Amino acid sequence: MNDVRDAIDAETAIHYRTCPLCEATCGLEITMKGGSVARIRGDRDDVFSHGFLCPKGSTLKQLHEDPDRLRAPMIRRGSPDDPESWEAVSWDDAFAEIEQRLLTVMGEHGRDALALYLGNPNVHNLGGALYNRAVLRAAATKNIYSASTVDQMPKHVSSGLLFGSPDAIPVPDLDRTDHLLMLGANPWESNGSLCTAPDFPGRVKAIQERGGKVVVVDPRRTRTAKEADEHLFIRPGTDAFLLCGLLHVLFAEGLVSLGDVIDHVDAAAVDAVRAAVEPFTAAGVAAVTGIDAATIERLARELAVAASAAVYGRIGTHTVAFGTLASWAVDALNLLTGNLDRPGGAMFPLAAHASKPRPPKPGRGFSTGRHTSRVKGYPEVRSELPVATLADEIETVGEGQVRAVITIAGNPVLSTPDSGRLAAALATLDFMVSVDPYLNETTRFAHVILPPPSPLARSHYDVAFTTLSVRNVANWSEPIVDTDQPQEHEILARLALVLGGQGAGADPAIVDELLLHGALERSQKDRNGSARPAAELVALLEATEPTDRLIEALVRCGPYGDGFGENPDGLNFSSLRDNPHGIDLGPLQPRVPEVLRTTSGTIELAPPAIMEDMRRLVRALEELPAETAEHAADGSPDTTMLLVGRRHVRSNNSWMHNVNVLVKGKERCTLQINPADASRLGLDDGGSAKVASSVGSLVAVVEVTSDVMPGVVSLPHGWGHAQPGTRLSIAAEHAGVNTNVLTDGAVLDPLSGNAVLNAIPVTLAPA
Ligand SMILES: Nc1nc2c(c(=O)[nH]1)N[C@H]1C(S)=C(S)[C@@H](COP(=O)(O)OP(=O)(O)OC[C@H]3O[C@@H](n4cnc5c(=O)[nH]c(N)nc54)[C@H](O)[C@@H]3O)O[C@H]1N2
Ligand SMILES: Nc1nc2c(c(=O)[nH]1)N[C@H]1C(S)=C(S)[C@@H](COP(=O)(O)OP(=O)(O)OC[C@H]3O[C@@H](n4cnc5c(=O)[nH]c(N)nc54)[C@H](O)[C@@H]3O)O[C@H]1N2
Ligand code: SF4
Ligand SMILES: [Mo]
Repeated sequence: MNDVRDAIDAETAIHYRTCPLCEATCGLEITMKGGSVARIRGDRDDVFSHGFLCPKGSTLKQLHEDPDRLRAPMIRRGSPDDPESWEAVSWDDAFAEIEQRLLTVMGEHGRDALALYLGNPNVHNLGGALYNRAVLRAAATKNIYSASTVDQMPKHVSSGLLFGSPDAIPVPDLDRTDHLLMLGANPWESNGSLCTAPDFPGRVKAIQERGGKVVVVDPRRTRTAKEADEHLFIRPGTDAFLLCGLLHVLFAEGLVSLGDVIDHVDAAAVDAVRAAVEPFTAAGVAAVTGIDAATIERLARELAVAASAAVYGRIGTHTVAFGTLASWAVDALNLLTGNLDRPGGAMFPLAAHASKPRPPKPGRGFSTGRHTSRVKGYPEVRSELPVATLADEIETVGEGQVRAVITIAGNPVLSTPDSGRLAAALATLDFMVSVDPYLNETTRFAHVILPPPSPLARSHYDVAFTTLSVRNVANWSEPIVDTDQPQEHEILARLALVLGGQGAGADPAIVDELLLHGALERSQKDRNGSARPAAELVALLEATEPTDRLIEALVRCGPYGDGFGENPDGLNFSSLRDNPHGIDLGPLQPRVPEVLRTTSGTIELAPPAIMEDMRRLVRALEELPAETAEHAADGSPDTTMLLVGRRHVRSNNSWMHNVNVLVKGKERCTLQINPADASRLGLDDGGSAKVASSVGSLVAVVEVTSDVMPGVVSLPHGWGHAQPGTRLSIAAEHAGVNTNVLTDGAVLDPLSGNAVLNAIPVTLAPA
């Protein structure tokens, strides 16, 4: 008996790794017994998350074990509607098929006949984060799309314009701030975004416990709003007006103060902003936003007088028609209240794998529009085109028409606008490849699916989110289960080689070497005389796996690194490996002017593109109140409402609904509506409503709740799993509806090309 127990104990092992599911990067403690996961809980010793965990974290076990998760490449031989169309094949056969068919399409129709779509999980996994650049370069098409244009592209554009680098994103210094103004973010459900802070809720409560104040602006009374000191309903889509109104009050009341960054901002730019926000009087803004003038004035004063304060805006401020203006105005408010780049304000993280800070000097600046989309002429932003126009590019016949698509970790059929139309367009392609672990609403249109292994079978280091983190932290985790599937980086390397013409049989190590040498050469670029040859540094690497070697190279050359021996106390691969709970690199430090890459070398507070787009905002300021009044005056029951989205902590965009423990219980894909609107429109709680927009309609289950403001309805995204030909047995039982059949692909934020996913006009009727 004891022998048996000893044998079981001997097989028990505890591993620590970072959760890859959302931006919070929580540490997990995973107990393995006899080769399978026995338990997952929060790692109490994690230097950043201290044991915090949300309900999704422990479901890595279910994801790993999910029988629907694909383990072998698949080729489709029949209709996308028929799940029996698929045949499991060898990896070599899959790549041979891709080479033959994809190169045929590109040979006949040109490079731009291929479009790529990169989805959200790419930034949560080392393979995508480090190897997609090789795929993109080899593809050499201008048809590059990603989830960024249904998400944070406005932030990249405003950061690019203000600071010269689209990745220089200031994050609210949650742990030290005295005042937090949060707009369009619901971290109690999302756990935060563009602000990596495990246990975001706990960090917000700590602000209150130390006597600070938290204000939430959201058209819904969210869990975050309920915990705040003050919650304000705002008319959807109008945050840019509110933020400009706050700027107006600062100038009008002489409350502007630039703080320590004053020497790095041109005084003329401050005057330009003063002039630009002149029309946004508190009274005018009140009429548009629904927030009264006295409150707007008070909000501005509170921001100005707080010992430290941070303004933070997320999905609700970005995925709207004035997304880039709102994103800019958030940073302008931080700057003009003296809170940019100071503790307790909005600060720039410095990740361990980032480039070493260099002496301040003018940079190359940021621009967009180096090329434009074929059909609608949208400007390229960060080499991407708006995903909202992908269907146009597939449907519109002519030179450069998209005939083939590769999706990598994306589900655009559920996550991008006017997605009914996109699904129909995908069905017409000559060829499609998906790198994805599931046969879902999007990948069912693929001809070949290449499934990467489960997250437990790969190493992890958060390349994306350590650059957005409220503390500087480094944390590397090793794989904890074996797999006979190739790693995702290998899949991507082979795809790159096929696209680059080296062939399906080429050795993926070619790509490994290219990326590694490229990274090391870049790290030595500023060192002129003291630069060391990449080959010399490669010989010193300790890690063995390609992605780990890249991370090792970046970290050793990075701001805290050992510089391959030059700074012996610095980080190297052993320090990453020997610290499974992570390495705390301390609170954020001021980084202006070193972080700036603008051509002037200063913070360009009033960039011409923003000042120009402000005129559109001024026009809307004049038009919107009239529009509102018209509805009221009309007398007939107004059936037009504004649709917004929402997230739930037990869901993750479109792809975790196949985990039973997360989806069981109460229906979550409901249309939330205020009681007054429900009774006016004859809708009952639990009944059905037909929701129609300019591009589509659906029937949703009604949930009557006073948590949503009058005139607004809310549906979550990522649902709508009742589609033929998928292999999602659990999600199919909790199908819900796809809100993105209602969002209009023709309406974009012009500066970023970001889709408008909130404040969608819809009409309602009982179904
Ligand atoms: N209406 C509305 N629409 C929205 C939003 C909204 O708020 N409202 N939010 C938008 C936002 S912020 C985002 S980020 C997008 C997300 O949009 P997408 O990225 O297109 O969608 P996801 O639902 O994240 O789908 C991820 C896909 O990656 C696969 N996957 C999961 N893990 C891995 C992996 O490790 N490797 C690979 N290769 N594949 C993997 C999943 O099976 C799934 O197919 O949706 C956007 N759409
Ligand atoms: N559980 C869970 N966590 C997630 C995700 C998930 O799907 N589920 N997705 C991850 C991803 S990809 C992202 S990008 C982040 C997003 O993280 P968040 O930005 O925190 O996302 P949401 O929870 O959608 O919060 C957006 C809020 O904006 C409000 N809103 C809508 N329109 C407006 C408006 O016009 N103005 C204002 N002020 N508010 C508005 C909505 O009511 C909602 O409460 O979450 C990440 N974390
Ligand atoms: S909050 Fe995010 S990172 Fe933390 S356990 Fe949940 S899904 Fe994972
Ligand atoms: Mo996102």
